[in-house]
Amino acid sequence: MKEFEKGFIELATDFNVLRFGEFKLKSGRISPYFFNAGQFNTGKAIKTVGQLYSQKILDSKVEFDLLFGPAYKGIPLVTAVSSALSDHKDCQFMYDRKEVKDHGEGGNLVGATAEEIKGKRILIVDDVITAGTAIKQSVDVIVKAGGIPVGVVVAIDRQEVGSNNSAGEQERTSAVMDIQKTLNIPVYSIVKLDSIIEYIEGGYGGEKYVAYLEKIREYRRVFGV
Ligand code: OMP
Repeated sequence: MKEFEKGFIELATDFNVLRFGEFKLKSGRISPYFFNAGQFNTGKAIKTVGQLYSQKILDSKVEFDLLFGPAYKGIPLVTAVSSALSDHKDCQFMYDRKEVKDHGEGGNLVGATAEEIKGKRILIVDDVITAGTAIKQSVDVIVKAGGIPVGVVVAIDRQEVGSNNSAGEQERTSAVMDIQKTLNIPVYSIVKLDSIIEYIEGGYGGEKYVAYLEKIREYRRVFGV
């Protein structure tokens, strides 16, 4: 496995961002693992994460004018990413609020004015893709504000079936495939579920994670693509 994938998983397990056990997801699925980006909670950790996203963005060669990080966990991420990117490309970033503000500057977008968003190519920076609901919401926010979504970058693609996919097991498509097809924008991820499985199988995390392998494989059989 690639060094940066291994390094990222190591950082995520060290900070309890990546945990194993039993977790209920937004989609209602019960998962044997969970990725909580909010636990990248020191200056050095979020700086490293920002650099990894930034490298992924530069490697992808995606062209954009503005970065968008959805509330809440996308907010520190987009801040760290734009800071790390600034050595190569200094660009504006923005995020949304979960609650619309009815005083002061008002509205639900912070960091860019309505004028600044209109017609701009916007790259979404988020934490995780499971069934794709969160990303579709971000796309709606951007389009409503007059921006043009041009891509998505996340820490982890869980490689799961999309939320509105009812096809049989043979033809079903992942949330990432759905986003790429229906919204016609690319999705980049630092790691995928496959990388986590490879990490455990390779013995990198030691014996303690091996016990979860069978449950993860079973979950992948049910919800994976
Ligand atoms: P979807 O909207 O189904 O793609 O789920 C992605 C969102 O679920 C993320 O933006 C998180 O809010 C949350 N989530 C995690 O943070 N980590 C996970 O490992 C899984 C989820 C999840 O609920 O699916």
